[in-house]
Amino acid sequence: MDGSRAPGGSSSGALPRFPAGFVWGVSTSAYQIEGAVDEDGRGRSVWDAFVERAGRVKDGSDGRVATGHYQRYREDVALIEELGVGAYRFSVAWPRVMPDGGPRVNAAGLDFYDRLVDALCAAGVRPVPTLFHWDTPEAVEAAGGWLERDTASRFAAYADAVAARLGDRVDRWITLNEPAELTLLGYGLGQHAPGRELGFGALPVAHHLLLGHGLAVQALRARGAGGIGIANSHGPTWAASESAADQEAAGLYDLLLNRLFAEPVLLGRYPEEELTAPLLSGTGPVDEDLRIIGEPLDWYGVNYYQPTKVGAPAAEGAGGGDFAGIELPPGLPFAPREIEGYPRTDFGWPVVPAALTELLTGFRDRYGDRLPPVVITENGCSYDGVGDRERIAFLDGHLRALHDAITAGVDVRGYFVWSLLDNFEWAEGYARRFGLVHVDYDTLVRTPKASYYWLRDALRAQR
Ligand code: IFM
Repeated sequence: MDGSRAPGGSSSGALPRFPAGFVWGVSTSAYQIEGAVDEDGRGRSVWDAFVERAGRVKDGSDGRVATGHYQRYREDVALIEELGVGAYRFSVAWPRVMPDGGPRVNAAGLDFYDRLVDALCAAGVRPVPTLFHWDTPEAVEAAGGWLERDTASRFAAYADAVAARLGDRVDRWITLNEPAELTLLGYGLGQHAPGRELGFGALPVAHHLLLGHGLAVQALRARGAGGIGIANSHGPTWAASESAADQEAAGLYDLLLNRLFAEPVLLGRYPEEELTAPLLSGTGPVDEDLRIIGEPLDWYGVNYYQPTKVGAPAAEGAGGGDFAGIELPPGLPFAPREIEGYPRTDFGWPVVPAALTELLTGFRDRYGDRLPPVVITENGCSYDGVGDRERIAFLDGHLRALHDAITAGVDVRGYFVWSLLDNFEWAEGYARRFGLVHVDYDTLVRTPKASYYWLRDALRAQR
């Protein structure tokens, strides 16, 4: 590590050189940018329903228009091309392709992604579709959603339909985005769609999502697709102290948020099976499922934003608390603790680039040769002001930290910024701006920020 860096991690001067062939990209997702929710036969998703429930989205907004990307995708592809990245990660909306969740395929919905992929290829930008970024069709949810085992098979049938249409031009695929967040926020705490509050009763969702991932990998490969990965969110968990109680609380948190989603995919087994298996029970033949889930991937995607500090609850029945904007209920066996001494984004998230190095070297040490090449599928920050100094410092610091991981021997092949555009930040609405490009939500005019130009110049220097 470069000890002369500030706590936020950035330093002036050119970035270190990344390996030849390193993939640079930007990320978005369908519901956060597309709008056009009623166009060309799109069905409703759980998010269309969730945003209609009073008080669920902080500013009362929704994704009906979002950034208008559905109509303006050509302008957005031009922005990507000018930025000089080689890849664009977007998500395909299941309810556009299968308005009833299947089996009927809506050709007009696929047409949109067909046009987008063509435009990207013409611009020399590699399309990297994510098949699922949380927008479950409402009809699938009505049948039990991800609490039902059958949803995994329905998802695989949808993956097959997308591969049949786009597979001739796509050679990098992502099955799921952040199954941990959907399990925790969507089914455990009810803070995201579909708004269920099942607590630990949400854990079968994790299993069905992972099974859906494995079945989708099979469906894609049956279509001849390669280059398949998953985008899991991870961050180091720091124990609040050396005490046994804090260590145990941090270990449990790490188990639930990191290991539960990485180990079935990387090792073909659940961590601490005696603890986790009963929570996943009732989901069918788990051993056979794990064989499907653990089918080796071509690469492993990591979404990294921040580390977490966790301690034991102050008293019996305490626990929970405000955790990076997520309200955890009391009664949990761990409690979030403030991370001090680092700058914060406008979202309140601590900016700790070195934790990215720690995360990646930790993964390498933990999983050894079971860890395929890694791609950072999301990393970015929300700053709301017009000036963009902080976002530049954030990106600079995290790219240096990523380079440190590569120097330490971790096989990292790519980095995608979250996000190309300001967009609909789920329960936060439009208040959080993660974009390299500013979006005026009244006019939908796009204006590249200083960080966009900074990244463009940094990538030119890499060439
Ligand atoms: O906007 C989200 C994205 O949809 C999933 N990963 C985290 C981002 C920022 O919160």
